[in-house]
Amino acid sequence: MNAMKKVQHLIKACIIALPILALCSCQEIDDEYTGPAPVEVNWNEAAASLESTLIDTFWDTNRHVFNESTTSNGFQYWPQAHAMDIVIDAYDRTKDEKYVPYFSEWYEGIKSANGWRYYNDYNDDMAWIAITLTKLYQRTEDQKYLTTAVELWERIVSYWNTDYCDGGVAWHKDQPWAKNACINGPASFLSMQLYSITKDEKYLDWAEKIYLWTKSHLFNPSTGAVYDGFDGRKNILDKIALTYNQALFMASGLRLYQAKNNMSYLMDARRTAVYTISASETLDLGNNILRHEGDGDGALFKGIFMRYLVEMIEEDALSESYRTTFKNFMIHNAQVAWKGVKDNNPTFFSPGWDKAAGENTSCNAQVSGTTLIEAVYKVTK
Ligand code: 7K2
Repeated sequence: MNAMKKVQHLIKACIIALPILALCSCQEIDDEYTGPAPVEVNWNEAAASLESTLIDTFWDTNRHVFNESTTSNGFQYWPQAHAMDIVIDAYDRTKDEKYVPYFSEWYEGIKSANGWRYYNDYNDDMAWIAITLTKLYQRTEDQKYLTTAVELWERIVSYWNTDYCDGGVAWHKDQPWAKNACINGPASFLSMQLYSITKDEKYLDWAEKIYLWTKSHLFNPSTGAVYDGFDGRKNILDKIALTYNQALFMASGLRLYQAKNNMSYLMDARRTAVYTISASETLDLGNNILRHEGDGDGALFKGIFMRYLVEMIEEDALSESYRTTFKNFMIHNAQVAWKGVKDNNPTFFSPGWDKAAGENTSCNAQVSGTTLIEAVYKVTK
């Protein structure tokens, strides 16, 4: 074969082989996150400074609760759980006993501020508080935390009804028709926490029952979107996908997979995570970060997603490419959010992670951003 023919053969071979090679290389995941090269940040130091900011700014040293904003000492029940989850993060990160007194002070403080009881008309609020109580029990083995978590769990599952939508736990005590993702995800996850602590199968059964109801009524398996809720009175499905709903469906699926070894649960969780980090619905596409979801309760949602994305990143049964994609997405969000606040004094987050707050912010926004930084510390340490 003369030289010219050899070159022609080579070109032909390349024309055939290149597209095949290209297809093979992107077989597993086709939405690999590509963003700017990360800047080195010491996430331990960032988390430590934000922890101080949270406690110094929002912790009410008389009432032993977190105030709702820098300008108001109003009391909101459900953010208490997410703020205390950060104190638990700090305790886990440092093993510093100085955090322990906050646990029991908070336990008494939120009861007093909530009208001398842990019950609440919103079942989701009770579920969040109970999840945090199980985490406190896991760190301290102090029975009171578990006892209250179980009492709340009993109250929550009593609001399961089949009068509307063939099942599901109702979001609010007076609205049996309101079958929202924001209660069913946390209720399933709480059941898994209680199962892992007590090994009582009844909790596992409830976790799976609630999860499967959510999966068949509020989950879109072809996209990974978790719909917000079903109004059984009017037969209206609210299809908005919010990051905290994505988070707890994902986390319950992951925990159920770990307990039952049923691969379909892990695949649901994976799809849910991929949707959250890649859909235009959940993203601020300009910055490729989770979007601003509102100034009130919504400011907290995306921090909750990041907290539970950590568990996905730590799950060995997920392939490396997914775990890396999730981790890179988290690092990118943290880079953007930290860049915004790091040179500010005080380091206040706003509800959108693309910019810092000025002198004032809400506890929800601050907790959300701080949760992100504690999360990124966990996956990069
Ligand atoms: O409609 C529900 C829920 O389905 C939806 O996701 C969000 C969106 O709004 C309400 S839930 C908001 C609650 C969060 N937990 C504490 C409650 O006090 C609060 O109403 O914003």
